Amino acid sequence: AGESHGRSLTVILLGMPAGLKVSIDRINSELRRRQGGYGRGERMRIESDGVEVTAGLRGGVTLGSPIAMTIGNRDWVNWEKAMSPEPEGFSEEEAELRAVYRPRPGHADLAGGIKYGHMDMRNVLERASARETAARVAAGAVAKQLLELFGVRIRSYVIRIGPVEADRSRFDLERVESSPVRCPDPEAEARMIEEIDKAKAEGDSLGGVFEVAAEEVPPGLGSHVHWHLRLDARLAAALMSIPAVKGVEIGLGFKAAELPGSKVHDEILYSPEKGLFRGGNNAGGIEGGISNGEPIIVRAAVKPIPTLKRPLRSVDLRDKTPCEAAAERSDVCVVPAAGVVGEAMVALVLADAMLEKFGGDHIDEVKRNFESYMERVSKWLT
Ligand code: EPS
Repeated sequence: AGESHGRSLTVILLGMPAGLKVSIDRINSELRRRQGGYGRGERMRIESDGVEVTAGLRGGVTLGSPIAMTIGNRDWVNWEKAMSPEPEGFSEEEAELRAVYRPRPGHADLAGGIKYGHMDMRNVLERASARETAARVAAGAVAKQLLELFGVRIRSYVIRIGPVEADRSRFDLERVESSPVRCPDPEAEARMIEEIDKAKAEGDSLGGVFEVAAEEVPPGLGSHVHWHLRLDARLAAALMSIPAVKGVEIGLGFKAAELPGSKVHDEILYSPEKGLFRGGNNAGGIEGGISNGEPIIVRAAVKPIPTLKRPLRSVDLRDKTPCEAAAERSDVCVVPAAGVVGEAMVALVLADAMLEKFGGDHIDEVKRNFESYMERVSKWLT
Protein backbone atom coordinates (compact mmCIF):
# COMPACT_ATOMS: atom_id res chain seq x y z
CA ALA A 1 0.00 0.00 0.00
CA GLY A 2 1.06 3.60 -0.43
CA GLU A 3 0.64 6.68 -2.59
CA SER A 4 3.65 8.27 -4.28
CA HIS A 5 3.28 11.48 -2.27
CA GLY A 6 1.53 9.92 0.70
CA ARG A 7 3.05 9.47 4.13
CA SER A 8 4.74 6.15 3.42
CA LEU A 9 4.71 2.83 1.61
CA THR A 10 3.76 -0.32 3.49
CA VAL A 11 4.57 -3.86 2.48
CA ILE A 12 3.61 -7.10 4.20
CA LEU A 13 5.50 -10.22 3.24
CA LEU A 14 3.77 -13.50 4.02
CA GLY A 15 5.10 -17.04 4.13
CA MET A 16 8.70 -16.61 5.28
CA PRO A 17 9.70 -19.50 7.53
CA ALA A 18 10.82 -18.85 11.10
CA GLY A 19 14.51 -18.73 11.98
CA LEU A 20 15.79 -16.81 8.94
CA LYS A 21 18.33 -14.09 9.77
CA VAL A 22 17.40 -10.93 7.92
CA SER A 23 19.82 -8.05 7.48
CA ILE A 24 18.03 -4.72 7.42
CA ASP A 25 21.19 -3.07 6.06
CA ARG A 26 20.89 -5.40 3.12
CA ILE A 27 17.28 -4.33 2.51
CA ASN A 28 18.36 -0.71 2.64
CA SER A 29 21.25 -1.25 0.27
CA GLU A 30 18.84 -2.80 -2.25
CA LEU A 31 16.60 0.26 -1.85
CA ARG A 32 19.58 2.50 -2.60
CA ARG A 33 20.34 0.53 -5.74
CA ARG A 34 16.79 1.14 -6.96
CA GLN A 35 17.10 4.87 -6.39
CA GLY A 36 20.08 5.23 -8.67
CA GLY A 37 20.53 5.22 -12.41
CA TYR A 38 21.30 7.93 -14.91
CA GLY A 39 18.10 9.55 -16.14
CA ARG A 40 16.15 9.71 -12.91
CA GLY A 41 14.51 12.97 -11.95
CA GLU A 42 14.75 15.31 -9.00
CA ARG A 43 12.49 13.25 -6.78
CA MET A 44 15.33 10.85 -6.09
CA ARG A 45 17.34 13.72 -4.61
CA ILE A 46 14.56 14.24 -2.10
CA GLU A 47 14.10 10.61 -1.12
CA SER A 48 16.58 8.51 0.79
CA ASP A 49 14.75 5.23 1.13
CA GLY A 50 15.10 3.02 4.17
CA VAL A 51 12.76 0.53 5.83
CA GLU A 52 11.30 0.41 9.25
CA VAL A 53 10.40 -3.17 10.08
CA THR A 54 7.31 -3.12 12.27
CA ALA A 55 6.48 -6.82 12.53
CA GLY A 56 7.66 -10.33 11.82
CA LEU A 57 11.25 -10.08 13.07
CA ARG A 58 12.64 -10.42 16.56
CA GLY A 59 16.27 -9.53 17.02
CA GLY A 60 16.76 -9.66 13.25
CA VAL A 61 15.34 -13.18 12.93
CA THR A 62 12.01 -14.11 11.31
CA LEU A 63 9.23 -15.41 13.55
CA GLY A 64 7.23 -17.06 10.78
CA SER A 65 4.64 -14.33 11.09
CA PRO A 66 3.94 -11.66 8.46
CA ILE A 67 6.89 -9.31 8.00
CA ALA A 68 5.66 -5.73 7.82
CA MET A 69 7.83 -2.89 6.58
CA THR A 70 7.27 0.78 5.92
CA ILE A 71 9.28 3.18 3.79
CA GLY A 72 8.64 6.84 4.52
CA ASN A 73 8.24 9.41 1.75
CA ARG A 74 10.38 12.45 2.53
CA ASP A 75 8.39 14.40 -0.07
CA TRP A 76 5.29 13.94 2.11
CA VAL A 77 5.99 17.19 3.95
CA ASN A 78 5.42 19.04 0.68
CA TRP A 79 2.16 17.20 -0.02
CA GLU A 80 0.62 16.74 3.38
CA LYS A 81 -2.26 19.17 2.87
CA ALA A 82 -3.11 17.81 -0.58
CA MET A 83 -2.70 14.13 0.34
CA SER A 84 -3.69 13.84 4.00
CA PRO A 85 -5.71 10.63 4.56
CA GLU A 86 -7.54 12.22 7.48
CA PRO A 87 -10.08 15.00 6.86
CA GLU A 88 -8.22 17.06 9.45
CA GLY A 89 -5.14 18.39 7.74
CA PHE A 90 -6.63 17.91 4.27
CA SER A 91 -7.13 21.07 2.23
CA GLU A 92 -9.49 21.14 -0.79
CA GLU A 93 -7.60 24.17 -2.11
CA GLU A 94 -4.24 22.41 -1.95
CA ALA A 95 -5.78 19.33 -3.56
CA GLU A 96 -7.17 21.51 -6.35
CA LEU A 97 -3.72 23.01 -6.95
CA ARG A 98 -2.34 19.48 -7.40
CA ALA A 99 -5.30 18.17 -9.42
CA VAL A 100 -4.66 16.45 -12.78
CA TYR A 101 -7.41 16.86 -15.39
CA ARG A 102 -5.29 16.38 -18.53
CA PRO A 103 -4.50 12.64 -18.79
CA ARG A 104 -1.10 11.58 -20.10
CA PRO A 105 -1.20 9.16 -23.04
CA GLY A 106 0.40 5.91 -21.91
CA HIS A 107 -0.17 6.55 -18.21
CA ALA A 108 -2.86 4.94 -16.04
CA ASP A 109 -4.50 8.40 -15.73
CA LEU A 110 -7.40 8.04 -18.16
CA ALA A 111 -8.13 4.31 -17.86
CA GLY A 112 -7.98 4.54 -14.07
CA GLY A 113 -10.04 7.72 -14.03
CA ILE A 114 -12.78 6.07 -16.10
CA LYS A 115 -12.76 2.89 -14.06
CA TYR A 116 -12.70 4.46 -10.59
CA GLY A 117 -14.73 7.54 -11.43
CA HIS A 118 -11.99 10.06 -10.68
CA MET A 119 -12.16 13.32 -12.59
CA ASP A 120 -9.02 14.36 -10.68
CA MET A 121 -6.64 11.73 -11.94
CA ARG A 122 -4.15 12.40 -9.15
CA ASN A 123 -6.31 9.80 -7.39
CA VAL A 124 -5.04 7.29 -9.96
CA LEU A 125 -1.49 8.36 -10.62
CA GLU A 126 -0.53 8.48 -6.97
CA ARG A 127 -0.86 4.71 -6.86
CA ALA A 128 0.04 3.96 -10.48
CA SER A 129 3.37 5.75 -9.84
CA ALA A 130 6.41 3.50 -9.84
CA ARG A 131 7.13 4.78 -6.35
CA GLU A 132 5.43 1.58 -5.14
CA THR A 133 8.30 -0.44 -6.56
CA ALA A 134 10.37 0.58 -3.52
CA ALA A 135 8.07 -1.68 -1.48
CA ARG A 136 8.63 -4.55 -3.91
CA VAL A 137 12.39 -4.11 -3.63
CA ALA A 138 12.19 -4.23 0.18
CA ALA A 139 10.18 -7.47 0.08
CA GLY A 140 12.44 -8.84 -2.66
CA ALA A 141 15.49 -8.11 -0.51
CA VAL A 142 14.12 -10.47 2.15
CA ALA A 143 13.37 -13.09 -0.51
CA LYS A 144 16.94 -12.73 -1.80
CA GLN A 145 18.30 -13.43 1.68
CA LEU A 146 16.26 -16.63 1.84
CA LEU A 147 17.45 -17.70 -1.62
CA GLU A 148 21.09 -16.96 -0.83
CA LEU A 149 21.00 -19.57 1.93
CA PHE A 150 20.48 -22.08 -0.87
CA GLY A 151 23.18 -20.57 -3.07
CA VAL A 152 20.81 -18.78 -5.48
CA ARG A 153 22.23 -15.49 -6.79
CA ILE A 154 20.26 -12.91 -8.76
CA ARG A 155 21.61 -10.02 -10.77
CA SER A 156 20.42 -7.67 -13.47
CA TYR A 157 21.91 -5.44 -16.11
CA VAL A 158 20.67 -3.12 -18.82
CA ILE A 159 21.04 -4.35 -22.38
CA ARG A 160 19.20 -1.59 -24.24
CA ILE A 161 18.28 2.03 -23.75
CA GLY A 162 16.27 3.51 -26.61
CA PRO A 163 18.18 2.79 -29.84
CA VAL A 164 21.41 1.68 -28.13
CA GLU A 165 21.92 -2.05 -27.67
CA ALA A 166 24.73 -3.51 -25.56
CA ASP A 167 27.06 -5.94 -27.30
CA ARG A 168 27.44 -9.25 -25.45
CA SER A 169 30.98 -9.72 -26.74
CA ARG A 170 31.98 -6.69 -24.62
CA PHE A 171 30.08 -7.69 -21.48
CA ASP A 172 31.87 -7.22 -18.19
CA LEU A 173 29.33 -8.03 -15.49
CA GLU A 174 31.71 -6.79 -12.79
CA ARG A 175 31.20 -3.21 -13.92
CA VAL A 176 27.38 -3.17 -13.72
CA GLU A 177 26.99 -1.86 -10.17
CA SER A 178 29.33 1.06 -10.83
CA SER A 179 27.86 1.90 -14.24
CA PRO A 180 25.46 4.88 -14.17
CA VAL A 181 23.15 2.98 -16.51
CA ARG A 182 23.93 -0.46 -15.01
CA CYS A 183 25.27 -1.62 -18.37
CA PRO A 184 27.90 -4.35 -18.72
CA ASP A 185 29.17 -2.94 -22.06
CA PRO A 186 31.27 0.23 -21.54
CA GLU A 187 30.91 1.42 -25.14
CA ALA A 188 27.14 1.10 -25.10
CA GLU A 189 27.07 2.84 -21.72
CA ALA A 190 28.55 6.02 -23.16
CA ARG A 191 26.03 6.05 -26.02
CA MET A 192 23.14 5.30 -23.64
CA ILE A 193 24.08 8.32 -21.54
CA GLU A 194 24.19 10.48 -24.68
CA GLU A 195 20.73 9.27 -25.68
CA ILE A 196 19.31 10.04 -22.24
CA ASP A 197 20.83 13.55 -22.36
CA LYS A 198 19.34 14.04 -25.80
CA ALA A 199 15.89 12.87 -24.72
CA LYS A 200 16.05 15.13 -21.69
CA ALA A 201 17.01 18.15 -23.80
CA GLU A 202 14.11 17.40 -26.13
CA GLY A 203 11.59 17.01 -23.29
CA ASP A 204 11.22 13.35 -24.19
CA SER A 205 11.65 10.01 -22.36
CA LEU A 206 13.34 6.69 -23.16
CA GLY A 207 12.66 3.02 -22.51
CA GLY A 208 14.87 -0.02 -22.88
CA VAL A 209 15.46 -3.63 -21.91
CA PHE A 210 16.93 -5.15 -18.77
CA GLU A 211 17.96 -8.75 -18.22
CA VAL A 212 17.81 -10.66 -14.95
CA ALA A 213 19.94 -13.74 -14.39
CA ALA A 214 19.36 -16.13 -11.50
CA GLU A 215 22.22 -18.57 -10.98
CA GLU A 216 22.40 -21.80 -8.98
CA VAL A 217 18.63 -22.26 -9.06
CA PRO A 218 17.95 -25.90 -8.19
CA PRO A 219 16.25 -27.98 -10.87
CA GLY A 220 12.61 -28.74 -10.15
CA LEU A 221 11.01 -25.40 -9.26
CA GLY A 222 7.60 -24.86 -10.85
CA SER A 223 5.67 -27.57 -12.65
CA HIS A 224 4.35 -28.70 -16.01
CA VAL A 225 1.18 -30.12 -14.46
CA HIS A 226 -0.93 -26.97 -14.28
CA TRP A 227 -0.77 -23.58 -15.94
CA HIS A 228 -0.56 -21.51 -12.80
CA LEU A 229 2.38 -23.56 -11.49
CA ARG A 230 4.62 -23.02 -14.51
CA LEU A 231 7.69 -21.12 -13.40
CA ASP A 232 8.02 -19.25 -16.70
CA ALA A 233 4.40 -18.09 -16.47
CA ARG A 234 4.92 -16.92 -12.91
CA LEU A 235 8.09 -15.03 -13.78
CA ALA A 236 6.47 -13.46 -16.83
CA ALA A 237 3.49 -12.24 -14.80
CA ALA A 238 5.73 -10.90 -12.04
CA LEU A 239 7.92 -8.97 -14.47
CA MET A 240 4.97 -7.75 -16.51
CA SER A 241 3.45 -6.35 -13.32
CA ILE A 242 6.29 -3.83 -12.97
CA PRO A 243 4.99 -0.45 -14.11
CA ALA A 244 6.08 0.35 -17.71
CA VAL A 245 7.04 -3.25 -18.60
CA LYS A 246 5.48 -4.15 -21.94
CA GLY A 247 7.22 -7.38 -22.89
CA VAL A 248 8.96 -10.31 -21.23
CA GLU A 249 11.24 -12.91 -22.77
CA ILE A 250 12.73 -16.07 -21.31
CA GLY A 251 15.98 -17.44 -22.70
CA LEU A 252 16.01 -16.94 -26.48
CA GLY A 253 12.51 -15.49 -26.20
CA PHE A 254 11.06 -14.08 -29.42
CA LYS A 255 14.20 -15.05 -31.33
CA ALA A 256 13.28 -18.73 -30.87
CA ALA A 257 10.29 -18.14 -33.14
CA GLU A 258 12.64 -17.29 -36.02
CA LEU A 259 14.89 -20.36 -35.81
CA PRO A 260 14.47 -24.06 -36.56
CA GLY A 261 14.25 -26.43 -33.60
CA SER A 262 17.75 -27.74 -34.25
CA LYS A 263 19.17 -24.27 -33.54
CA VAL A 264 17.01 -23.61 -30.51
CA HIS A 265 17.03 -26.61 -28.20
CA ASP A 266 19.86 -27.26 -25.75
CA GLU A 267 21.32 -30.73 -26.31
CA ILE A 268 21.50 -33.15 -23.39
CA LEU A 269 25.03 -34.46 -22.90
CA TYR A 270 26.83 -36.68 -20.44
CA SER A 271 30.36 -37.12 -19.24
CA PRO A 272 31.48 -39.15 -16.20
CA GLU A 273 33.18 -36.03 -14.75
CA LYS A 274 30.29 -33.60 -15.20
CA GLY A 275 27.32 -35.98 -15.14
CA LEU A 276 24.39 -34.78 -17.26
CA PHE A 277 24.95 -31.35 -18.78
CA ARG A 278 23.46 -29.15 -21.48
CA GLY A 279 24.86 -27.96 -24.78
CA GLY A 280 23.61 -24.40 -24.19
CA ASN A 281 21.00 -22.40 -22.35
CA ASN A 282 18.64 -21.08 -25.00
CA ALA A 283 15.77 -22.25 -22.79
CA GLY A 284 16.81 -19.69 -20.17
CA GLY A 285 16.89 -22.32 -17.43
CA ILE A 286 13.25 -23.42 -17.75
CA GLU A 287 11.76 -26.36 -19.68
CA GLY A 288 8.17 -27.49 -19.31
CA GLY A 289 7.60 -24.69 -16.81
CA ILE A 290 10.22 -26.28 -14.52
CA SER A 291 13.69 -24.96 -13.65
CA ASN A 292 16.26 -27.27 -15.23
CA GLY A 293 19.29 -26.27 -13.18
CA GLU A 294 20.76 -23.87 -15.76
CA PRO A 295 20.79 -20.14 -15.00
CA ILE A 296 17.36 -18.56 -15.35
CA ILE A 297 17.56 -15.74 -17.88
CA VAL A 298 14.65 -13.32 -18.30
CA ARG A 299 14.37 -9.99 -20.05
CA ALA A 300 11.82 -7.22 -19.79
CA ALA A 301 11.08 -4.43 -22.24
CA VAL A 302 10.35 -1.13 -20.52
CA LYS A 303 8.38 1.51 -22.40
CA PRO A 304 9.46 5.15 -22.27
CA ILE A 305 7.71 6.72 -19.31
CA PRO A 306 4.60 8.70 -20.23
CA THR A 307 5.28 12.00 -18.48
CA LEU A 308 6.80 14.19 -21.18
CA LYS A 309 8.15 17.69 -20.65
CA ARG A 310 7.09 18.32 -24.25
CA PRO A 311 3.66 16.75 -23.89
CA LEU A 312 1.52 14.88 -26.37
CA ARG A 313 -2.01 15.93 -27.20
CA SER A 314 -4.75 15.19 -24.72
CA VAL A 315 -8.18 16.40 -23.70
CA ASP A 316 -9.13 18.36 -20.58
CA LEU A 317 -11.69 16.12 -18.94
CA ARG A 318 -13.54 19.04 -17.35
CA ASP A 319 -14.75 20.57 -20.62
CA LYS A 320 -13.40 18.11 -23.26
CA THR A 321 -11.27 20.81 -24.89
CA PRO A 322 -8.07 19.76 -26.65
CA CYS A 323 -4.96 20.48 -24.61
CA GLU A 324 -1.46 19.26 -23.85
CA ALA A 325 -1.17 16.35 -21.43
CA ALA A 326 -0.18 17.13 -17.87
CA ALA A 327 3.57 17.47 -17.37
CA GLU A 328 5.06 17.36 -13.95
CA ARG A 329 8.47 16.65 -12.48
CA SER A 330 9.49 13.25 -13.76
CA ASP A 331 12.23 10.83 -14.69
CA VAL A 332 13.60 10.66 -18.25
CA CYS A 333 14.68 7.00 -18.16
CA VAL A 334 14.01 4.40 -15.46
CA VAL A 335 15.46 1.29 -17.11
CA PRO A 336 18.49 0.95 -14.74
CA ALA A 337 16.20 1.17 -11.70
CA ALA A 338 13.64 -1.14 -13.31
CA GLY A 339 16.32 -3.83 -13.49
CA VAL A 340 16.68 -3.70 -9.71
CA VAL A 341 12.90 -4.03 -9.37
CA GLY A 342 13.06 -6.96 -11.81
CA GLU A 343 15.56 -8.70 -9.52
CA ALA A 344 13.15 -8.25 -6.62
CA MET A 345 10.23 -9.71 -8.57
CA VAL A 346 12.33 -12.68 -9.72
CA ALA A 347 13.46 -13.19 -6.11
CA LEU A 348 9.86 -13.17 -4.87
CA VAL A 349 8.77 -15.73 -7.47
CA LEU A 350 11.77 -18.00 -6.87
CA ALA A 351 11.41 -17.78 -3.09
CA ASP A 352 7.75 -18.69 -3.46
CA ALA A 353 8.62 -21.65 -5.70
CA MET A 354 11.41 -22.77 -3.33
CA LEU A 355 9.06 -22.72 -0.35
CA GLU A 356 6.38 -24.52 -2.34
CA LYS A 357 8.85 -27.29 -3.09
CA PHE A 358 10.90 -27.41 0.12
CA GLY A 359 8.56 -25.59 2.50
CA GLY A 360 8.69 -25.88 6.25
CA ASP A 361 7.75 -23.72 9.19
CA HIS A 362 11.36 -23.26 10.32
CA ILE A 363 14.29 -22.58 8.01
CA ASP A 364 16.07 -25.73 9.28
CA GLU A 365 13.16 -27.80 8.04
CA VAL A 366 13.37 -26.09 4.64
CA LYS A 367 17.12 -26.81 4.55
CA ARG A 368 16.59 -30.49 5.37
CA ASN A 369 13.97 -30.82 2.66
CA PHE A 370 16.27 -29.09 0.20
CA GLU A 371 19.28 -31.22 1.07
CA SER A 372 17.47 -34.53 0.84
CA TYR A 373 16.01 -33.58 -2.53
CA MET A 374 19.37 -32.39 -3.84
CA GLU A 375 20.96 -35.64 -2.73
CA ARG A 376 18.42 -37.61 -4.75
CA VAL A 377 18.84 -35.30 -7.74
CA SER A 378 22.62 -35.50 -7.72
CA LYS A 379 22.52 -39.31 -7.64
CA TRP A 380 20.17 -39.19 -10.56
CA LEU A 381 22.22 -36.76 -12.63
CA THR A 382 25.74 -38.10 -12.08
C1 EPS B 1 6.84 8.89 -10.99
C2 EPS B 1 7.25 10.20 -11.02
C3 EPS B 1 8.41 10.67 -10.24
C4 EPS B 1 9.32 9.51 -10.01
C5 EPS B 1 8.52 8.44 -9.32
C6 EPS B 1 7.58 7.85 -10.27
O1 EPS B 1 8.04 11.11 -8.96
P1 EPS B 1 7.49 12.59 -8.71
O2 EPS B 1 6.15 12.62 -9.39
O3 EPS B 1 7.39 12.73 -7.23
O4 EPS B 1 8.50 13.52 -9.31
O5 EPS B 1 10.50 9.85 -9.36
O6 EPS B 1 9.33 7.45 -8.81
C7 EPS B 1 9.55 7.44 -7.48
C8 EPS B 1 9.13 8.36 -6.65
C9 EPS B 1 10.32 6.28 -7.06
O7 EPS B 1 10.61 6.17 -5.87
O8 EPS B 1 10.68 5.49 -7.94
C10 EPS B 1 5.61 8.47 -11.68
O9 EPS B 1 4.83 9.34 -12.09
O10 EPS B 1 5.40 7.26 -11.88
